[in-house]
Amino acid sequence: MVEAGAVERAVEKISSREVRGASAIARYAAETLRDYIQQLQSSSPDDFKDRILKMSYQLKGARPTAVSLPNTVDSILIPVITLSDEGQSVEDIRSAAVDVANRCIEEIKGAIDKLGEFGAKRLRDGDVILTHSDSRAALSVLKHAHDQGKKISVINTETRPQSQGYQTSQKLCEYGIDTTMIIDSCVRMVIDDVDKVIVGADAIAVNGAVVSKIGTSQIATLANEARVKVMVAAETYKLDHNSIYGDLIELEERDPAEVMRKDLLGDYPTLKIRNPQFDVTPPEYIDVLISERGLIPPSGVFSVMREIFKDHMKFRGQLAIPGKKIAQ
Ligand code: RI2
Repeated sequence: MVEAGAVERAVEKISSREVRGASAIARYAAETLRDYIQQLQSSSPDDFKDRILKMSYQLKGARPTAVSLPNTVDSILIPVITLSDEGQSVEDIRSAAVDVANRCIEEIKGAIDKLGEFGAKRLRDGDVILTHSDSRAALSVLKHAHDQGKKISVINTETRPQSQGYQTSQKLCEYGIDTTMIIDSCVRMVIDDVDKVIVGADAIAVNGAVVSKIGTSQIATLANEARVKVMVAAETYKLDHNSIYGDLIELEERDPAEVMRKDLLGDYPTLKIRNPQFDVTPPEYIDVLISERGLIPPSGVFSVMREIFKDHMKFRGQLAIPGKKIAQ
């Protein structure tokens, strides 16, 4: 039984980043929507569908960039739309949607582990790996390599302004991996000591460009200059099929007070501060994407996207948040 306001509270937890990380957001949204569908009382299949859709728009809008969120919610909505259009009963729709939600939750957990296994094969004994921010997918690759007995060491960035790097450092140390944290602006100084860069992703566009934590594209540029390979660990539910139609991925900007303390901001009344959360790394700078389906070159994203998201693309119009413009 879900108490009143549970979905609203989940939206708040995602938008405030109490729940953060592209995979964690997707899993939490799937659990929330599943619990909502399980307890929802409704007199007709159409009303049932409409109420689920309405709730899902709130969840999908909780954070704008990580495409894992709408992709996962939409996977649950597709049977709701299909079965209600076929005139199936509320109970049949409920049962199908809950099954899909449970499957998504299991797949998210399994995917991180699976891609870790694949990615670890690319790491060698003695490798020094640079990572940025706090990605469960990237960490899975590092942990698998370490668990296989490979003696790797990791340099990780602090990741201003939210310092997600602290969490990464903590996890790496708990795994027993030799770890050194640096400030973000130190990357060029250490890049010649690095063998590979491994980062996570929030969204991947049809051309293989990767949207990831702000600073990733700078690191990739430096890696490119130093001829260091950049690997992106990302589950396939982070592929943005809407980019096939020319839709651009929205890059979230947050409060300037995350960059400069509120009490100091008052001393600079004309100062403008920007706080974008993500940036775009072009495909030319990426060696390979490490996914749960195996390694995907950036040039192979389109065909994987088309295969996996056939249904999402078919129901694109019905799945879009009302008022949000989509290219057709
Ligand atoms: P996993 C996070 O963004 C990380 O910074 C990373 O770039 C991305 O999500 C992927 O994380 P945020 O939610 O799904 O901290 O690999 O803004 O955990």
